[in-house]
Amino acid sequence: MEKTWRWFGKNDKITLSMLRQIGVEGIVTALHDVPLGEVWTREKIRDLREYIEGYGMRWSVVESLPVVETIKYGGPDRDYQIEVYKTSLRNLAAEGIHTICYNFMPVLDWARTDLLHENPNGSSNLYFNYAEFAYFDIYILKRPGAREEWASFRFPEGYGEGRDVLAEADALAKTMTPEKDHALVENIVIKTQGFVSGNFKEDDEAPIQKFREFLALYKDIDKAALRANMKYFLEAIMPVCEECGMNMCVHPDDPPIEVLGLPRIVRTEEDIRWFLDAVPSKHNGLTFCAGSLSAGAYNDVVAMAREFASRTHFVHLRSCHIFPNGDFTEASHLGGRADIIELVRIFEKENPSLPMRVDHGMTMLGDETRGYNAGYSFLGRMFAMGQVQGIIATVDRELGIPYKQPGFFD
Ligand code: DNO
Repeated sequence: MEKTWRWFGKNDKITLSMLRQIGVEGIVTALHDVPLGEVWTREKIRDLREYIEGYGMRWSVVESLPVVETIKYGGPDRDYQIEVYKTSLRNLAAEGIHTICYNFMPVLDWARTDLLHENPNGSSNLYFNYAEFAYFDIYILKRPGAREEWASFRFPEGYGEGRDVLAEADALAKTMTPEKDHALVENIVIKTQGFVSGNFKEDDEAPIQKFREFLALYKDIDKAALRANMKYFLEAIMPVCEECGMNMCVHPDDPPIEVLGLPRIVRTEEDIRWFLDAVPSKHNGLTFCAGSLSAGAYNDVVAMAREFASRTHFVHLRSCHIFPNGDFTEASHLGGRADIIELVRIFEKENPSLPMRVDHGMTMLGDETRGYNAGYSFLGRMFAMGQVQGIIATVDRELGIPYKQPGFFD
């Protein structure tokens, strides 16, 4: 696998010269300064590509070229926005970049309730607590119908037995303070969305109001409608992808559950099969995010990798642990539900040059004081990267694939 790293551009505190020293071969990044819905010009793409190449690496994958909301809910200007998207794809291909990670999640790109949840060893990881999320939905967002939905919420079989999430959210309401509410909004809406070029920014003054306006756009959009809009988008861009050799790879929904009354359509095996079959071009593919998929108790991550390897263009290695009560956290890259050793074996057999990045990592050993983006620590991710490099080298030995550790003489 090509060992890549998500880097947030020239202002990232983690510099390219640091990344060269830890075995990174390819960079995963985006033009984070281009506003949503505007064309990525060749000049801007070239400038960043050359900057990366100046450090002896290549720009391997774009994560993300954002699909704006109007394309997702089918707004009046969606065809215009699809044309903008096609132009950016052509410009990226002309600069030699051929893999695009995007998502089709309405409103919220990804969600966690706690960004620094302490592990037994003193480090911390991202965490999702259903009761806190329900509290946010009912008491902060005040979404109509939320209370009724949480009243009938059921965990997948084997988890959360006897748990009443609504009762827990109501109990929480008695202990929450304005400061705690603020922290939850920061975690769910601000700190996780701004840096991934999502809909919300650090300096948004009324994020909850803005959130409600986004939700309103989806009032008539159910699962079938969102699927139809995804198919419409993919069919529209595929001729361009075929003409310029562009591989599109959708990121699974994170977490793979329906949130805040919004449909989510890249959660399960059946969902993935659906969109791959709906538009059967090889250029319509998947970002195999083992972390997102393993947060769904119904997902057998290894079986999914076997089934979808040939349509996978990019891999995120990360693993989740689901607690008996249904909440989940991000586990070690050597543990959790997403058997990363077996995943590496599957993907190395399929295509040894597939780009892979370790996704998220522990916050550890001072990472917490450095102001890194949530989940994107340096030492924690570097630790995971070291573990994954060891797995790749071992699997390559088993498979007779030559392994070269970048950055050394031998
Ligand atoms: C979070 C990331 C996501 C991902 C996008 C892809 O850590 O995995 O923000 O980049 O959903 O479009």
